[in-house]
Amino acid sequence: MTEEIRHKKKISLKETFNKLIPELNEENVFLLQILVAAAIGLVTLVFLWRLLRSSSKRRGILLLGLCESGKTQLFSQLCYDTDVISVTSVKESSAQYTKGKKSLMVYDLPGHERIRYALFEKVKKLARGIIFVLDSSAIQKDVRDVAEFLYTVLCDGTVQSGVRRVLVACNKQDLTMARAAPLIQKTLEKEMNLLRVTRASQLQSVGEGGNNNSFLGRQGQDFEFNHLVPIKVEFVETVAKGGEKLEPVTNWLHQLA
Ligand SMILES: Nc1nc2c(ncn2[C@@H]2O[C@H](COP(=O)(O)OP(=O)(O)OP(=O)(O)O)[C@@H](O)[C@H]2O)c(=O)[nH]1
Ligand SMILES: [Mg+2]
Repeated sequence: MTEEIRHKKKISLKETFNKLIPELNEENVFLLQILVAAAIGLVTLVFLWRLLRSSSKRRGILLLGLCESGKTQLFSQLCYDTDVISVTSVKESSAQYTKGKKSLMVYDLPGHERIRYALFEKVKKLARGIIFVLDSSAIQKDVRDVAEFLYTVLCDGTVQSGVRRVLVACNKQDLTMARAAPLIQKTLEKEMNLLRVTRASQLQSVGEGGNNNSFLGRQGQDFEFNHLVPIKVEFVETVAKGGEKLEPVTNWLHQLA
């Protein structure tokens, strides 16, 4: 009895198939192949889209920079709309930055040499963007340290795989000694160019040369920030104190949120 039903089912399936595809000639086989290829393509696209979406779930913005550059001041203005009484930060702070329906998590990291890298390691996986804060009035004196720190951050594998936007906030523009952003960019590019050579020779001397991501920029050309594609590095001028000039940062954050 059940055999009979199965047999009938088989026949009716065959009939339906025949109705849909009357003759399985070469043309139909070709069409079928195209359909299968299209389906595979679609599945791959969905997979890639989901992969991209998962990386865009990173909502962290890291505030990095040397001590006293104004990170905590900027953090406080962005997230609490107020100035802070300055004390050297010794641990990271985080708070939500919200504008309309969009929000990001801002991490203020201490600039002190001894702890800056350890704390950066801790949160770098969350980074969607980085705001590198520097004191524009002290860049002449700090250029080496600033370049070292920025170079290390830009070489980091996690940054290179997940961060596409870096904003260099040339802060303290209210001070008379402050240098303009384009000049700071040029000064840093020159310093990074020298640093690149030093780093390469250091690595060679410890036998690590070759395939590492510590060479930034284009081989055979002087270092330029716009050679770091797909990472986009932008320089802006800010005054974090009193929230006097924050639009370049808030505009950038809106693009990222
Ligand atoms: N004139 C001026 N002073 C600023 C500005 N931004 C910050 N400051 C001052 O710079 C000093 C250091 O600011 P912080 O925000 O504490 O510096 P930080 O980068 O967080 O320093 P660390 O926590 O030690 O890494 C404070 O006295 C701030 O008031 C600015 O735009 N203009
Ligand atoms: Mg601080």
